[in-house]
Amino acid sequence: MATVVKNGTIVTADLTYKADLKIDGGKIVEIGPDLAGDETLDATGCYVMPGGIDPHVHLEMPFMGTYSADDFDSGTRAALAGGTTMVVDFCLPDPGQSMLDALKRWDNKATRAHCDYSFHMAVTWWSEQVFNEMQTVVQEKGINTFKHFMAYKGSLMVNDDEMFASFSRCAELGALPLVHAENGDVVAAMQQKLMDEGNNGPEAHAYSRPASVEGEATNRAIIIADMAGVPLYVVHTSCEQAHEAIRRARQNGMRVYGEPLIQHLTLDESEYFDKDWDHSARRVMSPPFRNKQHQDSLWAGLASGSLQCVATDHCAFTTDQKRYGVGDFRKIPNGTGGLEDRLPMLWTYGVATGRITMNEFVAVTSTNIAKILNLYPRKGAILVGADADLVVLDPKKSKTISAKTQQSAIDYNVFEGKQVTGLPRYTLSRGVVVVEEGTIRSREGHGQFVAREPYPAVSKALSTWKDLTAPRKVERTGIPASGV
Ligand code: DUC
Ligand code: ZN
Ligand code: ZN
Ligand code: ZN
Repeated sequence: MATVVKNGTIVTADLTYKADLKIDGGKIVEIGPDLAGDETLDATGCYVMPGGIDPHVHLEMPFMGTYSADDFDSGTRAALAGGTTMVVDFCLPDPGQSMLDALKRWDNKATRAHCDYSFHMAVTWWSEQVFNEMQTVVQEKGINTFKHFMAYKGSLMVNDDEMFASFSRCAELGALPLVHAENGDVVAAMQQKLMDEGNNGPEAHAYSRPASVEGEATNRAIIIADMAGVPLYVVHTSCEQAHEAIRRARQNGMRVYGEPLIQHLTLDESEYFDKDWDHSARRVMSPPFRNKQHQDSLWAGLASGSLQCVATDHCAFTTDQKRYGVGDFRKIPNGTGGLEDRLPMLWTYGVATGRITMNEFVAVTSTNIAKILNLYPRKGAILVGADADLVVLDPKKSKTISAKTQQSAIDYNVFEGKQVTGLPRYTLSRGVVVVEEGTIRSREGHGQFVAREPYPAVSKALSTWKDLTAPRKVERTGIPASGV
């Protein structure tokens, strides 16, 4: 049974053109004028784009004494409702736990997914077992990205020696390391100082994680990756200092990627000064929201190409969960939602304002991500043979974002009240219409795991520290007798 998407304008990362698109067996089989099929989807007045890929989500994640409230059911419904057709979640072994055991738990949770998904594996501790399991994860489990937390001291954080060992292992395996870049030692010290001084409200969360904490860690991770001879992906880049480190590394020939979140692009630190405790606590995430100068830097990075991807770090907690931190901001579960809102918010605040072009929009929400995560051209492309994961985006359709109408399981939305344009008329997942004019038609369990191969780019990583790459053996004469 063939489906034809008719009369739309196809928008890819590099082209905009009028054509129909024919789908069969879940794949794009033909692109051209006047196509016919058994079923027709009218795309008049719409842009036909590769579905969004969110490279950074945490669904039903055990974290800070609780679980993030959106699971693979509500989370992937939210994704589809907003035009995102694939998510990449983080498999987090408890420190001491086997990666393969943790993966069984994640495989099990993900059986509920409404859209396709993949995993990143987190390196939350270091040992010979972890070193060995990384090979199995890459070669047998289809996961070629390893996440490292430089913050969350005492739980998820890894130290520089562990990071260097893991990055070097990634280099051998053709895998890409990811970092959450914040200096965890400094954060812990600042948190304690703030608490001692009686600053226990949600605003203190932001005070304890200034931009310098992120800039320092980003730069450190970049240099360590360079010494290990491996590219690096920096998650949730939120400030100029981190962006500057990424820009400089790229200029020096390193493959370093930066990922701003839609939250950091569109919400600022004033949210933490709202008088209402719940309002501010609901927006507690790491890194925290920043000021306008940092936001401008992130937008400039998307336009110029020094930052490549827009994600959500979707990690949603209910108001009741946020209240675990009344009296101690360190206990407020870190995280915000955004899966349903990423594309409409970026369209409204990016494309409609002229900050980025439509083609850049497709690049940063889908195509660049597919390329960096080695999913391209199966995902992120409108090409014959690619999966028919599509969003038919209606630039005239608008709504006001509200928790009352969202798919997410939580009781609020950090974008509440924002008027957005650019909503899906249709979302398609492997050719199946999963959203039609705001109505979800997807099925729990429709989503499939997408395995990812190791990277060709990794073995070609160039070190700018050439002096370290080949230690020379020196044939010495005249070795003096020991001084003892
Ligand atoms: N930051 C968050 O805000 N939530 C999940 C993990 C993270 O690093
Ligand atoms: Zn993080
Ligand atoms: Zn408020
Ligand atoms: Zn995250």
